[in-house]
Amino acid sequence: MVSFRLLTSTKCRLCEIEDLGIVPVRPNLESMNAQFQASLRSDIKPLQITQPEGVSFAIDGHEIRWQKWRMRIGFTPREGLVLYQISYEDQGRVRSILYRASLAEMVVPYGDPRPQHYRKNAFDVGEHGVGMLANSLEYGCDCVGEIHYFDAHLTNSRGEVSTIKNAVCLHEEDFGMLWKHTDWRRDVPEVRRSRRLALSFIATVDNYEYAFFWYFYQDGTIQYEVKLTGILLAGALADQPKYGTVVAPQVNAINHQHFFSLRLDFDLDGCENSVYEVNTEAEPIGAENPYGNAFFAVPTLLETEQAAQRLIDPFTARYWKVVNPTVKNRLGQAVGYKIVPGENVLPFAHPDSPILKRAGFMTKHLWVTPYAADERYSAGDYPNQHPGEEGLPKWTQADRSIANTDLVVWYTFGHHHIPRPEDWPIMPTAYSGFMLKPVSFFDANPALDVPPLPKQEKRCH
Ligand SMILES: [Cu+2]
Repeated sequence: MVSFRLLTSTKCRLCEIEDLGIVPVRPNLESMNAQFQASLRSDIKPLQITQPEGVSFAIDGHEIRWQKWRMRIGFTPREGLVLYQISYEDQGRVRSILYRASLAEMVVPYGDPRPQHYRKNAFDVGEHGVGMLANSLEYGCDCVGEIHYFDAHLTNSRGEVSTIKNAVCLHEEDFGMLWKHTDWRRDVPEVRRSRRLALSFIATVDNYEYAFFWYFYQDGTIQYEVKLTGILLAGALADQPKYGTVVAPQVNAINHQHFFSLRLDFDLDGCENSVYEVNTEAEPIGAENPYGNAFFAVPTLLETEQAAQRLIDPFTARYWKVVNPTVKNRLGQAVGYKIVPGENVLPFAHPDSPILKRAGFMTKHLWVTPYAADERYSAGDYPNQHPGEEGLPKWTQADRSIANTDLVVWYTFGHHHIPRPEDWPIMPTAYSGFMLKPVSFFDANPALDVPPLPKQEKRCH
């Protein structure tokens, strides 16, 4: 195989061909398709999920109601699924949490410096448009149970309406244990089973599949999870790879990372919101702490955009808490929701590299901005048509106040991918994301009113 690069001038004249040598063709052709497997497992018995009385959610146009949750859904060519007006009914009051939640940008920087690979830095949102690339789940969906689908209506390159049938999947899932305690004196267990509402769509972006899931739980938790699968970006192997892994004979899969930037337009019980960073500290041993066991949480108000550019720190159990200081729970505490990081990482690209300049949002896990209608995309409106530093790095240079105001929280999370042979010829799904959990938002556990299962359905968790 000859690797070459065509360089053309603006007049579409061929200027140069770079011949980068001959690489042997790989000897094996592994396949993911069932008909090409030597044998298939024969010891899997049916596991059926049925909802004989139908679903527990209700749909009115674009509004979804499920138990105490309320939300509206939208879909854009660039961001895919967008959720609006997410709220929770609490003691007869519908309380707003998020006004709008969207995947604002996504980039996949590859880590091989060679001429074939150094340009591989796909902006899957700002360049490809994950909404445009959404799968029609008419032809197969990985969800089971009673499913409701929503179509996505987009425009094509000629300005015509283009519909993706069954682009968004809505369904309920059993999710194990919600809470439990056994009164050991009486040997009486009290247990509730958890259920979650899942809203998702799946985009095929060239070689990769991304499934984007929002989950809503009965205890007020919101989870965002990306499921990554599909086919690794690989090349024929010329020598032992330093920047990748041999995943099959003569196949080199290249090291890379996936960064996701979520735009979370909070409206927590209204517009006047603030953000605190909370770190846990150990009390020094001494008169106050004679046994050396004490530790405590330290909240710090993030007052301006520059102060709110933060990184995760698992060693201080760091989290960020959005609060409404004007609304209190029954204990007099400001109502809040915290961002609970999941797996995360920083980019390995150099600060002077083109990709780090274009996707500056990758350099911080948290950004907070005051709401501005034209600040929608983390790497700017056109991530591949500017020299860099657009979007969050540029807007936040103004260092605007973000205290007690209508604010937008931007959370970045990265999935680090050093390929494995087990990722070939198709990757088992990897999971990456974060949670939003209520902190002082409610007066107590909001899932106390979930009824126990009927007796005949009682089972082991
Ligand atoms: Cu990957």
